[in-house]
Amino acid sequence: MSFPKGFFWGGATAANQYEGGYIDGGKGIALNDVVTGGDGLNRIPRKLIIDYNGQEQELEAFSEVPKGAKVKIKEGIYYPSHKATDFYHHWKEDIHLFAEMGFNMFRMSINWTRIFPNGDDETPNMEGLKFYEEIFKECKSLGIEPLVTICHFDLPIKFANEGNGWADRKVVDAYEKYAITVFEYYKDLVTYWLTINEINMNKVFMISGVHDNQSDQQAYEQGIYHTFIGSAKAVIAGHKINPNFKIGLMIAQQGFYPYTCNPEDVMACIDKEREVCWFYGDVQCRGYYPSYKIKELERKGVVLEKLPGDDEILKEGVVDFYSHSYYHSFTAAAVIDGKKVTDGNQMTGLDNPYLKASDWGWTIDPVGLRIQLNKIWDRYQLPIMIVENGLGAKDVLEEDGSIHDDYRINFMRDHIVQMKKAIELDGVDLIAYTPWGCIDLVSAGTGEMEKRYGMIYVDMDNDGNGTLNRYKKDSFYWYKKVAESNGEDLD
Ligand code: BGP
Repeated sequence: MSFPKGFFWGGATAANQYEGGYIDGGKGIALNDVVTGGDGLNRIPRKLIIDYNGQEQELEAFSEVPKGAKVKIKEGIYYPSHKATDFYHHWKEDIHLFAEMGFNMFRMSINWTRIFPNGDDETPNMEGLKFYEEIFKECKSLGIEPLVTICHFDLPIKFANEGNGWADRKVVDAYEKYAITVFEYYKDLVTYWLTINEINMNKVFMISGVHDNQSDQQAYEQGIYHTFIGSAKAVIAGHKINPNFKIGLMIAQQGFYPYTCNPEDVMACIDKEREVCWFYGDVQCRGYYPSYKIKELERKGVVLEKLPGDDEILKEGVVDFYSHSYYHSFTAAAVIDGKKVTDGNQMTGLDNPYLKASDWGWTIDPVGLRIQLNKIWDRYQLPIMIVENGLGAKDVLEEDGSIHDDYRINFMRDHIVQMKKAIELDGVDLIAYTPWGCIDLVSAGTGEMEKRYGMIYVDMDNDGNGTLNRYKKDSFYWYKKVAESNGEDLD
């Protein structure tokens, strides 16, 4: 059993959780810069502070934000993205560690507000463009292919405070201009691009900037529609700028099983997977809204506002490959009442009694990864990249600087075994594996440091205290063997 030659072994990060330097080098403020820290195990949610109707209020970060509210940064409060784990000042050291670990791919994101501080400035911030240029050059010199997410949870705050986020068409124009700028500037340094991170999770305010995003279904659906148009326009423009570009979608692969073999539960499962995943894949891989979504919009009375030519844009702007995160799975039932709910990536779902879970309650389901890879492959026949996967866990830094994270090694090994099976036994065209948070960074869901995914430890706690020194975990040495043996040596 072996992975194809040239398979990409790497790791994944995102600027909003890793980069820091939140106002350095001319950077502007993004939505994630106004989200406070939280604590997942003690159920303290991340918060937003808003001015609304002349009053200051605190809201849970994943709740609805009323129209007219303005989010802001308040003195004296700790905002984890501001320093994050300081890639801004450690990038060279970190990239060298990645190279030592055997990476031939490194997933990172460009911070939109480092290039266009307000999101829609006339000209780009050259300091920001140069910052990433140095990073990509360093990667290339070490044989590492950058995989670049154009927008990973960092919508410029202006679009949320002065408008309605992605529900406003002008955000599509700003995103397109931003994408063209980075495509042109890095056209000889970057080949692999992802348009919008976890586009299927782009529904909450702190990611999409759309206010009243559940109560106002018109704005909610319009916002989603605009992310598709933005992504498709980027694909079209990117292919013109460099025909060798490979531009992919990025979906949070939330796999579901029927809760029981009751046909009603099976149908509920189909509905759930369509709602959460396939709708997003269908539009971006096939180039049009699927029939089940058209029917749903009709039922809801939502009429999407389209511009002439939009249908053609969606068609032409289909992606070159499918990329996704995979952490866990859920179950789906026709009747939810009384059933146990479990936590997960940006959403909750029904629990599965056959699976164990992490300390944060996310189920551990390696076979589920093979199942999802097969479903994606059967549906689209496009190359697939797993661009996030991993176990969020507490680590202990020993006196001698070692970290014994056998739990993380076991998790990754079990998932890689299933990837092998998908390639060897099912013929899935899997081309990359970039596990999440290859170096410790801030959790997106809970805003804490304690939930670590890295193979490199960063000395920093939930309140931002620590030396920021980097230490190699046991998983570092293990993953190096895996990468260097092209997935043969998993011991
Ligand atoms: C995905 C995001 C990442 C990352 C990951 C892990 O949703 O794309 O940004 O954070 O999930 O989630 P968490 O950090 O909440 O554990």
